[in-house]
Amino acid sequence: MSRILIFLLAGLAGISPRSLALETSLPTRIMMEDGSPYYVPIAPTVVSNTPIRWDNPTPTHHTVTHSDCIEDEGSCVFDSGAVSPGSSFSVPGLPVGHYTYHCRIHPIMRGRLVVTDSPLPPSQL
Ligand SMILES: [Cu+2]
Repeated sequence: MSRILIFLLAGLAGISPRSLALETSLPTRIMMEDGSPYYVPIAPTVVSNTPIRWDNPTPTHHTVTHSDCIEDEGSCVFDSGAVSPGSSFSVPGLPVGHYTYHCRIHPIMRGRLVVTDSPLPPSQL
């Protein structure tokens, strides 16, 4: 019985290509703030297909809404809906491109993402 359990745990902890990929692609974290510039950092450069996470430490609901979601529903890439205080919103990764986004609740809140194919030098991570 215990031998089976150990085998299962070893399997769960085992190194696989997927777990290696997760370890090397730590999410980019963006903080939401109630004051300017509202999203910090406001325009980070992110490697394509690495996770991006927005944290909301404020006492207010906010959204992370790709600007195309308003102008053209068909090319809407991400829209968090209301992110409650203390919560976060993540995307698993984005294709190469430039993305502008904003908060639906507070349209003055605006941020940008630059998603690139080339790995960044360590100084920019
Ligand atoms: Cu907001």
